[in-house]
Amino acid sequence: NDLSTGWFTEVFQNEGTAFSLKVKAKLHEEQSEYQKLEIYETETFGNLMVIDGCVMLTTRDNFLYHEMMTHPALFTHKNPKKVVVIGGGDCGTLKEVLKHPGVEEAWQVEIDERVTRLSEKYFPELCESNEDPRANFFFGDGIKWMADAAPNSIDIIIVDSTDPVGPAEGLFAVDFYRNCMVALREGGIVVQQSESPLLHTDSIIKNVQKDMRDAGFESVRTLPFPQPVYPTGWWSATMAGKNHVLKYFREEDAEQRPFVTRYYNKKVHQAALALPQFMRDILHTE
Ligand code: PUT
Repeated sequence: NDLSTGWFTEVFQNEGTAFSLKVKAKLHEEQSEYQKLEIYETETFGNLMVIDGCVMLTTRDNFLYHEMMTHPALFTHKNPKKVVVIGGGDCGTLKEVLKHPGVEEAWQVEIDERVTRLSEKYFPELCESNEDPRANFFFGDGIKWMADAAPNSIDIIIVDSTDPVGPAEGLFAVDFYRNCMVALREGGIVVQQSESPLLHTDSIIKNVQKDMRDAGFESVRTLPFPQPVYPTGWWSATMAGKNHVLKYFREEDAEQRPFVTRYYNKKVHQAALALPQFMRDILHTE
């Protein structure tokens, strides 16, 4: 990345495209035990976190992703009490989870503690629930954590990972989903961030759905949503239910939610359940 131009650019080599943000300053750079971490101050999107050259989040638009990774699943489950976030070191997903008063215990299982420490400094608004007595933090390998989790002990697992290359690849795998299936209680739900509908429906999304079904989840659904700073500006979350049909959600509770959201609401959730025709054709689903 040549910052002498005043722009940070993430190049999507395979797609022949790129995304740029005008930056004011580089605030931080380090090589952690696991990855290269960078923080920039941008002209119009607030702070920007970059991991190994890929945009992870900005102050301005992360609410879209964090809300859609969280609230559809929590309003689909009938009464989620224990929620585990695998990854999600910036604490944005954890913050959304803790907005639900019925949640009694939430875990964030992040491999790279430095991501959380940098988020505390540069994205403090995402970390404002970290002192909530229901919040628990484990810094270590999420794949191993899930393999060791007690059977029938979790209501919702949210896999808020980086892209499926390198260490995160093992989170997009049938063995991992099998362990999720064991760890979930009846009616439990696993949610996986599943990349761009435009770029990845015929590859990553299709494979995630297949792996989830092969792991024993009967009901699987992908919900698209906007995310301007990710490739194509369009992203997705794929949910799978343990003996739970995901077509319906607690619409009244979503409408009456006792907390503030900026993107999620009942109608947004309904709309996200409607797939574009090309996704229906590829995924052979309604
Ligand atoms: N947490 C999702 C990261 C995706 C970056 N392309």
